[in-house]
Amino acid sequence: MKRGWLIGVGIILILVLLVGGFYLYKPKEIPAQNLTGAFSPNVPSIPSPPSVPSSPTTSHVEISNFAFSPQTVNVHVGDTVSWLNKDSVMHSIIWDSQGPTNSSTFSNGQIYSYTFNVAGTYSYHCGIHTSMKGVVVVS
Ligand SMILES: [Cu+2]
Repeated sequence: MKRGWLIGVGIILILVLLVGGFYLYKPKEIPAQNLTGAFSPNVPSIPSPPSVPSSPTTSHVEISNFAFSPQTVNVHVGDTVSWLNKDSVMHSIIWDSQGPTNSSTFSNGQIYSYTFNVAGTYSYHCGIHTSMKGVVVVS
């Protein structure tokens, strides 16, 4: 009877020691706020993906009633611009500065195309009717 009581006390003592030990050796939790402050400078920022160049496109300019339409074309490097002559007379594309290749005269239904591989603003006029003007902006 007395021995059973001792065993009971012993078991309780062991349990108390186990629980107490667990409590003592339990690692202290660091508040989330401190974690953020301590580690955020070391977190590498995720680099934004490189911009994917759009695939080359072709922009169309109509030559009609002695005018280029649209008069200004905005394209990207690598894009092509094509001019369709819808007038009954001949026209040509002559650049105001060096760079793109001038066209020869082309007549109704004919197309002149040029691919722009260098960014810039390119103004042009018709070699026959010099008041006809247009601009290609390549970015
Ligand atoms: Cu012309």
